Amino acid sequence: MHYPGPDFTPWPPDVARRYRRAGYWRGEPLHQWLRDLAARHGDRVAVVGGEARWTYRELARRADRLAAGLRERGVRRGDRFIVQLPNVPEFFAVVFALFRLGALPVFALPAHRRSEISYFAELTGAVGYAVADRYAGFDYRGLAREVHAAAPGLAHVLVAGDPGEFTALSDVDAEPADLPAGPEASDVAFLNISGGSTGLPKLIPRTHDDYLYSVRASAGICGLDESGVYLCVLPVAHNFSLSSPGVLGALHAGGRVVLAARPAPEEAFPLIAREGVTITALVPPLAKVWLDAVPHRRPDLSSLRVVQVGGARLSDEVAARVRPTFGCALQQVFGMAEGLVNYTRLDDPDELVVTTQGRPISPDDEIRIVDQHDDEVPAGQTGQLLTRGPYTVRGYYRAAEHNAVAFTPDGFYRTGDLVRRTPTGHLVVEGRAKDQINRGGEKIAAEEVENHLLAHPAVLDVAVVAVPDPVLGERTCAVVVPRGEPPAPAALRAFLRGRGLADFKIPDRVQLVPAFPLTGVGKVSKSVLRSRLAAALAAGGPAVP
Ligand code: OOB
Repeated sequence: MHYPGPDFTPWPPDVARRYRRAGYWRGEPLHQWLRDLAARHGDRVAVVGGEARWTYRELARRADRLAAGLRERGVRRGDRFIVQLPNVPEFFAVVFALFRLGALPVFALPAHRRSEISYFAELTGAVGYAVADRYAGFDYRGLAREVHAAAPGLAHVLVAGDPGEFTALSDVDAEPADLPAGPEASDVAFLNISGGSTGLPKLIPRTHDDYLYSVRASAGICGLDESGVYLCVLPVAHNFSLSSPGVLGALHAGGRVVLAARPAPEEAFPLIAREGVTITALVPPLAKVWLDAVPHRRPDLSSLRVVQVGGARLSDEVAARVRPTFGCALQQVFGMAEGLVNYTRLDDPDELVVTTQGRPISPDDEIRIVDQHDDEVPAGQTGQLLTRGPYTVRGYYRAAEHNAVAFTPDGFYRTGDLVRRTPTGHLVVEGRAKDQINRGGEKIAAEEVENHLLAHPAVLDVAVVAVPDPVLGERTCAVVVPRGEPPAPAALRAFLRGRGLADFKIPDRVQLVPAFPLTGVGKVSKSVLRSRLAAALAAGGPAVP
């Protein structure tokens, strides 16, 4: 299949010059950065995960040897390589080895399944795929088998753990003596995944320069230094836990990364006490679970300095519980894999920390809050957030048609978020204009699920919308107009699983209706559907729209 569009949309040359002059882009590629960290912090522990405790030197050594091993097997600069690793130390060895070669990791989430991974393989023409053997009760070698059958171009399937018929990561190993020069800092370093709002997931090309700027600046904003211990409980490859300031921010500061296999309090609380964790990042539903667990578990959380919450809207009520319950500062984080990240600052007054989602990292993050004609709304009013800046991309990977609508002609990214700005410059997220469900931080593009459901013979039409949920904030409801005999909701869910869709995208509810409410121009009115569903749910009855 042919995907028109560039791999990377560069910043205009004069803008790039400005970002370099301002010192945001420093010309340092990520593999060089790791080498410098190893030189500076050599014997300090960099990464803790399971039984492993790797020093900075050990991490750099493993990455170099793995890079040499991959090169021997034919992986080259510019190649794409899907990385679907859970929170294990091998994640760092693999991505830094790829950075060293200038091959691009394509970050997938552990929850992704055949549908998503085969699409990434096809879109990127990836040469390899790195997985764990088993994780959270799922065997990734089975998934690799299915994906490999459909995408034979995936020449290298590497497995952390027992490889089965594939290659053990530990066998990819060679003397790093003859490695060629690595990539430039202005090159694309990796492809990240977007939450998406249209039919197929989008990939986001991030450069070494722009990403490292966001990491460095984030580490500063979050007060990380050598004494920092970052607990990673969300998937490590997600932008929040990777760079906001995340695991890379902790490494940048010479601190320590602690990887939790599961985010539940019974796993995370003992790790916090044992490792002296100072900072961690949660999505709102997880923050609630942790808050509720504190009174009866009585954990020792005395080392915590900051608990970050982001990825979805945190209610003011839950926000207000963080400091008294955890005994540390709350930091709200409103970010996106496309770039822009906002933080409440550690010295912000409580009122702002509890009620806003923070302000941008950079003085050169440009923010426009606009109406449906792209005209700026009056100060303090709610509108759609547009942004551009030194670490916000100018285009998705191989997606020319989508780029034409997702970015303004002058390069602003249309976030699809509805926000207002306080006089202090803090943003408050008021809602969303994009056709996406935010299920406790996990993003679901309605159209992607709709397209899968439309392939079912008993589905005449379908609209996937968010319904409010006390735990996750939102859940998904597929509103289906049946063709002939109405399909059973369980059968539709099984159908989606059979198509290899990630579990978090399977609708929580399926609602059958004879017809949709329509807008004036005859399109399905999702806003009417959403409010009818919400009203029916609030009334406690069946959610009949
Ligand atoms: C983070 O990144 P993504 O790419 O998974 O999702 C971005 C979208 C935003 O456009 C917004 O709709 C929503 O997630 N979002 C929030 C939020 N943080 C993200 N909505 C309300 N309140 C918040 N605090 O989710 C992400 C990336 C980096 C850091 C933190 C989160």
